[in-house]
Amino acid sequence: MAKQIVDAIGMKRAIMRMTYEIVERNKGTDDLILVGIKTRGLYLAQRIAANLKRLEDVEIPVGALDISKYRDDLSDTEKARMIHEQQLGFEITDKNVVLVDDVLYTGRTIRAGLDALMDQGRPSKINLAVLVDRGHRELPIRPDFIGKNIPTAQTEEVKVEMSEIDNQDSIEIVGD
Ligand code: 3GP
Ligand code: 5GP
Ligand code: MG
Repeated sequence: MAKQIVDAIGMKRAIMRMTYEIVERNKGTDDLILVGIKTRGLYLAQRIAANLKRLEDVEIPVGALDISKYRDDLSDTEKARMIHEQQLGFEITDKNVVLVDDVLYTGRTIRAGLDALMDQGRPSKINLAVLVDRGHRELPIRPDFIGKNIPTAQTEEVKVEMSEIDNQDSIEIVGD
């Protein structure tokens, strides 16, 4: 059983609102960098960057982070082998980094994302933007910018579709 919570127009509005909030919080776009967690977090970051181009006429760098190598259920030797492989392609030291993901759940992915970022430099600030906060945190992590709060049961799943790979924009709750 699936229930649509957000349609294409709703998603567009939510991402636009997040964009305005990011500009306002950073008091502009100086030193701003977006880093999206693959896969849909990256598309979200790219959409925010496109909004910033339209609103502020600035080109904000967008990096991609694959946090699978930083998961907390891998052994240290596995991690050591895989770490340092990925580079964002630009310097993050002294930048204001906005880490972007589609769904925030336990917070473990973001914890891994922070680790991955710290390996690459020392940002002056890291904020977190998520399209959906579905609750059930297992770590002390909270988002700074939220598209939509969707309270869920542990047994439910939030299905995020983005036209870049899913042919449409939509957020659904898929029930038991
Ligand atoms: P994403 O990479 O675009 O975020 O984890 C692989 C994909 O499975 C994710 O796509 C995510 O959207 C989807 N997914 C759905 N439910 C879950 C879940 O409970 N945990 C994880 N890790 N991914 C989920
Ligand atoms: P966390 O690590 O916070 O538990 O989960 C966050 C990551 O897992 C996100 O990148 C997201 O892709 C994925 N995820 C966890 N739960 C869900 C969910 O209900 N729906 C979707 N689409 N992704 C989820
Ligand atoms: Mg994700």
